[in-house]
Amino acid sequence: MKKVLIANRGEIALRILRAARELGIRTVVAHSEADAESLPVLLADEAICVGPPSPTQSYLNIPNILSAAIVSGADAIHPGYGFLAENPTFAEMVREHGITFIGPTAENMRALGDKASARKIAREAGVPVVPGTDELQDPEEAKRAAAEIGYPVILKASAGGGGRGMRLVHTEEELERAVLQAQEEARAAFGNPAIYLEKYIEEPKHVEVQVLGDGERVIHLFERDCSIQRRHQKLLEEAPSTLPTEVRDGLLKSAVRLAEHIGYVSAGTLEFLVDREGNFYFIEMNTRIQVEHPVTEMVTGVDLVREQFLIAAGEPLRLKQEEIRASGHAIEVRVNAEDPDKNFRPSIGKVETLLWPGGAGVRVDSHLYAGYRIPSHYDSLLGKIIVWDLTRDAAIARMRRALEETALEGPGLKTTIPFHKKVLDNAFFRRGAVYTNFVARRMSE
Ligand code: MV4
Repeated sequence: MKKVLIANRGEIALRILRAARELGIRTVVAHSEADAESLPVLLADEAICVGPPSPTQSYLNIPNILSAAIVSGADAIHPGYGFLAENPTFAEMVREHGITFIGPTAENMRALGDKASARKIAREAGVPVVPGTDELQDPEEAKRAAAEIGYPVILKASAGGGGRGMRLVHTEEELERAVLQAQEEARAAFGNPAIYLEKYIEEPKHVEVQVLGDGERVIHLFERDCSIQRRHQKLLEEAPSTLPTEVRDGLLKSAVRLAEHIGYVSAGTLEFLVDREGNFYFIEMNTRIQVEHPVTEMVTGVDLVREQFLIAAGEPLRLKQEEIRASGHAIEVRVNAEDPDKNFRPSIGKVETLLWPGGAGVRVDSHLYAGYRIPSHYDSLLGKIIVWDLTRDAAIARMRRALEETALEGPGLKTTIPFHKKVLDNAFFRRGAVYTNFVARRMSE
């Protein structure tokens, strides 16, 4: 592998660029017109414009991205997260053009991209899933299942994921209409009306397992707790979780079993819900590198993006499970251009003052620079601050210090930093009493 096309933007484009450079691989950043002045473009060996600001015309434009790879002579493409990262058709087209896709196989993506299919695969592999159904044929089938499982139940779109296309149902009276509406919504949103039903787990923890696979062997790199989110957007992530050892061990074993069952290749994440009794249930798998991967890197010392490159280059996994140790505690906060006082409304502007934190145990992944104009066409992530320390309490204190040190200002620019300071001071958070309703329940004063 000599030259990689980075088919993404922002902090993850920079993250991939850094990993490539350390491996001696040349970098080409594919960018939209709106990102011509972005840091990854400025730092790359080469940059190539793939279209206008609108993502559908640039970062999602398969012919343009493929042409950019061919024209620049790239022999590999890294898709990052979002955009084309989990599109099996794209992965297949890359492969058919003789270019290495840095990520899972198209077959891996197809097996897990449909959530009802992922549930079936998990059951085959002996991994616990939430009590529920396969793809529903009609409201009657839903009624029979819900009567057996008990209310409340949740309807989910098979083509959804990450909280999109879900509907909570409390009683049998609501169910028929809900099924028909959910099918209609799924058809409109995803072009696929398939839905399935699950028992609704109240106040779960959201714990995800990081894995690496080479198609033969899978190892885990422990778990992350991602319960702190708002409207399915994660805000703060940490590793390890606060789960009891027996629960945690079961979860990690299950994750490896599932990923091995499908011959998973590259970095992936298996999401689980953990209920109050410590029962865990697989819900979905993300077949990409994730935003929050640095917390795992901080506790294990493994560079996940570098491993993605090596696996894609055809090298067998060089790490053995026994060699992976998690030590200490890491926390990541997402610094978004959003106003927490105005319902997290996106805020845009120019970065005038910029001072990121530093010192022992602090890492910053960000594409910002002083003078950077934040484009309005994309997600609001400005960067991530990640800290590591020996204990969770010490990591919280370190993150508080890091946030106090940060100066990120510009005319009209608001960020999620003040919100994060409040989370770090919250007594429930400090105790680890954090469930998926934390922001709604504990942070809406
Ligand atoms: C659930 C659930 C409760 N019961 N499934 C939301 C994101 C998607 N990955 C799955 N989600 C949920 N599925 C059952 N059967 C609650 C959620 C959920 C949630 C999950 C993870 C993180 C935050 C969440 C916030 C609300 C609901």
